[in-house]
Amino acid sequence: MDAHDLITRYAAEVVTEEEVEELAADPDGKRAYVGYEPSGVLHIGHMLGANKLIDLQEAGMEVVILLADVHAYLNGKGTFDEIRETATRMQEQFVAYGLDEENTEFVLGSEFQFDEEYTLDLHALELETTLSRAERAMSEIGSGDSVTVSQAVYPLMQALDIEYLDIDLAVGGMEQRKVHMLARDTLPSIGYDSPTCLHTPLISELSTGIGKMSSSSGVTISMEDSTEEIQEKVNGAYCPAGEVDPEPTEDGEERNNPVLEIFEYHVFPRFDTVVVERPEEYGGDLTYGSYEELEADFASGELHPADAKPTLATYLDELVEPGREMLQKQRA
Ligand code: IYR
Repeated sequence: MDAHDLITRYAAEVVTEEEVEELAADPDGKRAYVGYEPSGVLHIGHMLGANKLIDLQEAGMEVVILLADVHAYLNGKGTFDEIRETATRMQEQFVAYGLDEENTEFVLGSEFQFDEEYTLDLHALELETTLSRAERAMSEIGSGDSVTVSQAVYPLMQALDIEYLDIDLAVGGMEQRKVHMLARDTLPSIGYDSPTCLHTPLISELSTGIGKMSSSSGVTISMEDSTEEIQEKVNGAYCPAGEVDPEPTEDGEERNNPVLEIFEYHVFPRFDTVVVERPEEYGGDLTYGSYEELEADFASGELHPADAKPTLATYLDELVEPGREMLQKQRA
């Protein structure tokens, strides 16, 4: 696979296509980053981001993971000491998940975000940004109904991080796109380049297919789950037979098939082939070399949810297992 395909595969969008093409033409040593508010336990959303970082490493890029301790603090996630403690655990779990330790740089936000130069740049950005713009950028990240001053500062710092970490490609889930758009618009006003961005898709809520999976509500998968819990959760997932694009609900809410989404964004990026084990009397095993093949069989009815679900649970379990072991070690 060439660098451009590796960089863009399974992405929801890149901003802009032209900028990414330029990057892909000479990816060696270019720096990509993703940032997370430390939370102690990796969940399926972190795993999706990590899959993209593994692709970028394979394309020759250097990868930085920002453990955004100051951001978590600004977003009301606890005391600074508590947050710091969880950051180290997250780092070890990312490595257990499969990020190449040699080529992954882990940085705590607090290592550079208190520097005088950073603070002055932050104030310069504050002068350039209206409160309503900052508030809009936080609409999918901030917790709670009303935005605090700290949450308005948050996206400006996220924008500055891109400059201070010397980043060529900012990566994040689709919920980060408004912050990245703010960064693209405002960084040039204080003399910095507009950053190139890549956004990964969000997976639908597992049990309903309505809305997005989140670590704070609904069913989610994390490194804390046992094999049995993963089996149970996947078994209870919304997965209507034959429906690749389920109909919206009666209220007009969009619905998706999370089982297929997880095959596409979690399993195929990490496994070359997927084998669905079936008894001979039901047609025997099915082997897929790509998500598209699996989707076609699901649409035609050849692959039934009763076979797709246990297969998904097995592969997900394999992905979670090293992180789960690390977590158990950390808690021992
Ligand atoms: N907003 C992210 C955390 C974060 C990401 C980056 I990239 C930063 O530079 C800073 C913070 C989240 O929602 O977890």
